[in-house]
Amino acid sequence: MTQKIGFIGLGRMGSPMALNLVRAGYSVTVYNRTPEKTKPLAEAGAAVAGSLAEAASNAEIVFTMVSDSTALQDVVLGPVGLLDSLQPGSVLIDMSTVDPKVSRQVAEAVRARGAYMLDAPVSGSTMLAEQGTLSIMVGGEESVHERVREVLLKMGSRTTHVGPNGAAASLKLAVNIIIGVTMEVLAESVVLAQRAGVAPEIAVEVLSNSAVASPFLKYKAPQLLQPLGPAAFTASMMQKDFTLALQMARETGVPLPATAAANEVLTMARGLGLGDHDFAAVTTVIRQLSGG
Ligand code: NA7
Repeated sequence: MTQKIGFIGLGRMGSPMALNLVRAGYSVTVYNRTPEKTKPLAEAGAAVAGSLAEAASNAEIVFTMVSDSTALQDVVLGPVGLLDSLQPGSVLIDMSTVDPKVSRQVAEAVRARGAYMLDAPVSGSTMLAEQGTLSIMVGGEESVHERVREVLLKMGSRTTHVGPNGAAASLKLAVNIIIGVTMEVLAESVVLAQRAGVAPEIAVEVLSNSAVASPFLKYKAPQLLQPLGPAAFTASMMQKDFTLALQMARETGVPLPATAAANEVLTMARGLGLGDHDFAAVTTVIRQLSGG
């Protein structure tokens, strides 16, 4: 068992993931920009670092689970970033969803430091993070993936090596456009049925037992009905991923018409002040635009 782990980023996803590592018996040192969020982890037995450098300096594996590409650059490459504190031979595993180009840039800097980097974004939201059943995609050297797989499996039920550095970050965007577009068309479906006189609860129940039933639909059914309740993954975060996917598509010459359309609905959600709500808020957008 690898003993010493640094974990950076205790947001909605990072907190339950770090907690699973603590519960699995690893020696975990956590760091979060907003220190209050470290309290539950400290109570569970994690050590709390006062700086990024402190979180990384003794660790054999350092995890990052932060908002976006800029946050990843800040925590690794920034003026008070952890790069210079990485132990030679240690592994930096970024589990955030970021621009694949930025992921490769960070991997290059980490390699120059004599350490290793994996991009290991996850599929699955907060509930699966709590259960430790995320699906983890891994980019980077296969042998490094093998070295850390046991630790990753404390946060997820499976890991898949998908290619070199940046490959998993790219695949994650390809996965997330399906999630976002599906939510948008579910919103259209439920509001259409509602305007025709069918109660949303009945519509969701029938959809959940129809040919389009899916684990995603079952998982999101409560939020389709109550879009403005607690957020698992915000509309703004989903738009971050759509923007990255559309940019990648432009660079590779792939048309993404459905993603582009669903992205506009996320823009509407943000325009209506719903950016910090769950991305199920697209249902509220369609409902409001259909007359109330
Ligand atoms: P959250 O709940 O918004 O958490 C984001 C985390 O990233 C949180 O710990 C933030 O610290 C941290 N963060 C953001 N910017 C920075 C900078 N510049 N420096 C240091 N730390 C930063 O997001 P989720 O947990 O839902 O999602 C995390 C990733 O998984 C994201 O890429 C998703 O797309 C998938 P804070 O607490 O605000 O101080």
